[in-house]
Amino acid sequence: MENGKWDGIVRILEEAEKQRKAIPCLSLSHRFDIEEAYAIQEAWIAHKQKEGDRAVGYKMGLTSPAKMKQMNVSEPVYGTLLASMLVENGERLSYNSFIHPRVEAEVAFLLGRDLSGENVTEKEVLEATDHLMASIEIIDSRYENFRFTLADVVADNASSAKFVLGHRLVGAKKEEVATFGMTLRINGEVKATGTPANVLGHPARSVAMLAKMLARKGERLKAGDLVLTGGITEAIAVQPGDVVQASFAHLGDVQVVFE
Ligand code: 0L1
Ligand code: MG
Repeated sequence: MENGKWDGIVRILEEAEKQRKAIPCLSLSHRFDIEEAYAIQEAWIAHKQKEGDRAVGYKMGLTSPAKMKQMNVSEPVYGTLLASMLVENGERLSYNSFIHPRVEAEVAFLLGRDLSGENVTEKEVLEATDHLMASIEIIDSRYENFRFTLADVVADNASSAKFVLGHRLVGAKKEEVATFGMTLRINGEVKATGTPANVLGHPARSVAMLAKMLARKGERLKAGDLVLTGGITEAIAVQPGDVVQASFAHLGDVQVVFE
């Protein structure tokens, strides 16, 4: 990549995030394709790392058939997770530290071994997985009205903002994770239900797809990487005062509060 080529765009994204002020889609004012959008994402992450942050893994987005159809794509997108995005289970977050946050219940995979190549199987993903965790991802598009093109959302680090992790699940049950029922409640009211099978048929397939997408760029997943595999149900907008709780069979509960 040409050094500094995307600095101007990175500044715009960083400013939108810091000021909590949504911006018009970058594609309205700049020309970039999907490959270049990933280069913008990398440049933004590199900027954050220079400021002291640390990459801890990846999140997959647009993993449901409905979202892929809506965006007219046949493949999900990925973003980079940073240490600063991790929120403790049960933590209280200031609603005003976001622009227009939405929540998604997801299964998180923590890898115990490297995974590389374009032909990684679900079985290999599960074998390489050290443990699974219940998770809530908080997404917060930097774009006005949460509307964007595919290239826009890739550049915007796939709308990543924060994520919460629950307890670890170790042992045999991880093979059955696609069938674990999940109920998402806000202020005690059921807002969505589903199983991780909603994510590409099996969330391990989401990790395998990520390995493939990285392999095409000569990169790989590494032991210790965390992967958020994608929303089990559609993302739900939250309001100040909301208590968000995702309860998973076998994985337990994970919670976050907006105040
Ligand atoms: O995590 C997600 O599925 C979100 C990916 C980006 C699209 C969006 O912000 O809805
Ligand atoms: Mg997500």
